[in-house]
Amino acid sequence: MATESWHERSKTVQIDGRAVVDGKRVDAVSGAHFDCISPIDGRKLGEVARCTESDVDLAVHSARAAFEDGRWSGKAPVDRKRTLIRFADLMLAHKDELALLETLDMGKPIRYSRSVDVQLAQNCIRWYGEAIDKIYDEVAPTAQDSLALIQREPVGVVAAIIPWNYPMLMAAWKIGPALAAGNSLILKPSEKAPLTSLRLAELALEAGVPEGVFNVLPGYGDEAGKALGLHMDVDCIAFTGSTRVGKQILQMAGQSNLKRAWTELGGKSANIVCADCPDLDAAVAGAIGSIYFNQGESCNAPSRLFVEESIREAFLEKALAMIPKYAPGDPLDPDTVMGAIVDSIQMKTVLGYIEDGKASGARLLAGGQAARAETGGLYIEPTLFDGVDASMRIAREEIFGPVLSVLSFTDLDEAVRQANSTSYGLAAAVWTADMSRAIRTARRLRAGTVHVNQYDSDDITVPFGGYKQSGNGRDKSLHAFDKYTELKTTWIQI
Ligand code: TXE
Repeated sequence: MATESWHERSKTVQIDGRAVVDGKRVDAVSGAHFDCISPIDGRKLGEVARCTESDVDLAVHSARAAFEDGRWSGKAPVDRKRTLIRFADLMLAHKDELALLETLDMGKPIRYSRSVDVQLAQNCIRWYGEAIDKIYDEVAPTAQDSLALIQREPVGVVAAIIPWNYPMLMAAWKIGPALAAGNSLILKPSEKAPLTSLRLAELALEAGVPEGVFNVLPGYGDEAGKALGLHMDVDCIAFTGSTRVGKQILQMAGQSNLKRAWTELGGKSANIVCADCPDLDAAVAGAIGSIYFNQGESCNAPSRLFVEESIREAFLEKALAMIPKYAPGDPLDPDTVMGAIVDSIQMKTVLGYIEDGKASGARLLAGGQAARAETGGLYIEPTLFDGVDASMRIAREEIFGPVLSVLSFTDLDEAVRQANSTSYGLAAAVWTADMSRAIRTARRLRAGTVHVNQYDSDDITVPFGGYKQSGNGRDKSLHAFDKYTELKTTWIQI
């Protein structure tokens, strides 16, 4: 579709910001709502229900009733599979609509909303649907006079709290395994990007997910989010967001009913490029493409680049030649690769880090400014700092914007030490033609995912999650079922 068509369509888009509770679209109990503003041009898209504790109580009650009567939890896996596949098919049938909502709501380019976000999200739902009737339980190797069955059961009522950077995909990473395993779910999207979550719940109902099994409560973190975290009848909470709030989620679980608490948190991922990297162009493209993808608003963005000193100049020359391609543009133009920053708070945070980088003596080689102010939207130029020192804030803290910090090294051991000297441990990469060196380095990097001679590979079959303060547990792959199931042992006397 051409840019004009997307603009035309965006004018007619219908926003229904009501919550989804017990299979119905409802206003918040208090009647309160908040404005949903597009970062593309500052336009108000609509009003969204501002759910609080009373709404959480209703949704938990509905989810619990659904779980207990077995309308979903008691179905054969093959039946849940059929419904989830219909749900994924409906997502594909509504691909343009979902992509447009995502782009309008959080500012990412429409080309990626369509080709990445909807595509990966529907694939995730489909994959867990496909998986669930192919997983067998176990019989333990006990003595002959007894039989011990080890079975997985759904954990019960699951609350999922998700962020705004990949709203649909983060929702799918929770919905897929939680529903496939037979749980009831309450999803709280970020107040900054709630629209696709609400639409997904409607499509799930249409596909045949029973009422009460998939509820969506839009609202603020310290209202709806906190009420879910502290609720005594939520069995499991799966959170993706900042490390600051992730710590609160674990505390809330401890203060209330010790609900299972899983966290996928921030990152400050290190990308180490050695002088013997097999393909310098590929290393540059990997580094630049991955930091500026999604406006840098990715938890696993390689925001710290360690380049071996002998190739630093050549690397930077190629990187600087590539950066203009990432200049922010109209997110509804299918050629645009960098869109808008999610909101004015995030915009201020990112610009603040850029000022901090300049003040602390890093060399600003590209970007550094807000852009496209005439549109009324929120945009930042792709920014690159060279001469960054490991002690600077731009090298230590998660910026979550299009800002790359370049550090150089002469000794790989020292680079690995610095790469690990962060409280985060989500992702890392090493580029070298020497495979033994690559594997030794990958083993030493303290991160949930390590890439070798690439950065952006992704597949639903691989687990995703962090070491250290990047969180616990894993999304994606069969390992995600560990979050949403309990292990039951049944001893039978023979
Ligand atoms: O995240 P929050 P924000 C990082 C990134 C970003 C910073 C702030 O560095 O700049 O966090 O973003 C809900 N109880 N990441 O403020 O606050 C909130 O409503 C329960 C990294 O948006 O963590 C939303 O649904 N819930 C990250 C979700 O938590 C609460 C993605 C995330 O919001 C809550 C997003 C509370 N007290 C931000 N407070 C990643 N790892 O991908 C907030 N929430």
